[in-house]
Amino acid sequence: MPHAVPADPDALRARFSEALSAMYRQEVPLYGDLLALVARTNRPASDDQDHRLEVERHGAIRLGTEAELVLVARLFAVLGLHPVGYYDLAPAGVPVHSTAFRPITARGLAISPFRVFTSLLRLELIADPALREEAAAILSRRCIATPRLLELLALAEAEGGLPEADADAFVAEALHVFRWHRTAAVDAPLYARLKAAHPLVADVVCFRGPHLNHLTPRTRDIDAAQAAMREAGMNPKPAIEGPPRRQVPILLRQTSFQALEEPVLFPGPGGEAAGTHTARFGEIEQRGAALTPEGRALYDRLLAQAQAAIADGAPHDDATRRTFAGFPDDPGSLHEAGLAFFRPGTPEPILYEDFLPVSAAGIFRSNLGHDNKTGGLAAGERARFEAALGAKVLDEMALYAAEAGEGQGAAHRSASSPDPLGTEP
Ligand code: OOG
Ligand code: NI
Repeated sequence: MPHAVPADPDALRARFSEALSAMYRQEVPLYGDLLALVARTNRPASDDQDHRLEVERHGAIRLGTEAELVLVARLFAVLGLHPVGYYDLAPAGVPVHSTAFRPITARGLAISPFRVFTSLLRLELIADPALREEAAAILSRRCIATPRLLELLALAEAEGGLPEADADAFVAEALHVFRWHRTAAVDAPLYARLKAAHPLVADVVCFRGPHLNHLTPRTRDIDAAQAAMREAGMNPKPAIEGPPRRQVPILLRQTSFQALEEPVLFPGPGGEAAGTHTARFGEIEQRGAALTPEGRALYDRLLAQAQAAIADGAPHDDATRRTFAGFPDDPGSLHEAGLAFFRPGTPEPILYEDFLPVSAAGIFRSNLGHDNKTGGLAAGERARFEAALGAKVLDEMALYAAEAGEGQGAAHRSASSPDPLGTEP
């Protein structure tokens, strides 16, 4: 029997991210407002050529168990998303470690740049052993995939790709993993105990699935978009995470509207009890040049200096601007000093496609309600995360080096591959 026509993973991802965006706009209407605001600030009123300029660049989920990580890795593989990088959020007081499931080819990024920052809860960081066991038992009973999704995953794996005829069904079933559950899986007292341990623990353990906690469109001018959010009364974070505004943007800048306090129902002996949960928000991002290991080390050093100044009472924007004066800000100097990756033979920087642990921790903390723990936790272990995933995460620096024509990977670059990044500011 001839094999079915396989769906193109990149095209399937474009469909999936569009469906996910529609679902999230319906679930969180303020996110729809944010998308509209970003669309307005991205282009002058007269120019509405590129309707999808602000197409979502990423979303995020938080998982409870190793089995869930393996499951979403299988789902993401069908969508052409691969785990890149390891992020340990524990030093910033957030009990997770994470990777980014993202496209790794220029073609894939051009067709659909959507990716998912995926975190795994580190239950071992709950101090109270009884509570820890209770949480583990709840998570071990939960199944985040529908039976039909499990069938489709098995089919895709057996056939070496999802049959095109099953694409609609796959998108619909995959959406279920990411949807919001208004009724919690635990009663109100247990929710309160888990939240007291850490708000993130409650967010992961107390619901039937790893609801999408935000989506993030691209903005062309994040400072203007942040100002517009404030004007619209959208309650943005007070400061933009990441590097300051520059002539040559580097890495990633992001900000969000603060997570909403949403109504939920807790099951109980006397029926359902009304309560609230705070987890979901909307974010915007602007990306710049990918930095070499040397550039990244300089970034990390300057960021630490800026944070120290802020802790000493300096205003955030002043402190970052002053400190980052020490980071060259023209293509020539960046190239000469070997601080950023460039397309071979051009002064055109390669776009950063990954995340920043300090910024990510800032995003987590400002969206976890008021109980912001800032103390450092025991460091995570990449090896443990990879064992849970059942695979090694890819090295983002090697991907950029290959793109820049350095080393082994360069041999595999296709000279005719479309440039997905040429449209970036
Ligand atoms: C993920 C936070 C990290 C980003 O943009 O850095 C992130 C989360 O809150 O689950 O999405
Ligand atoms: Ni994000």
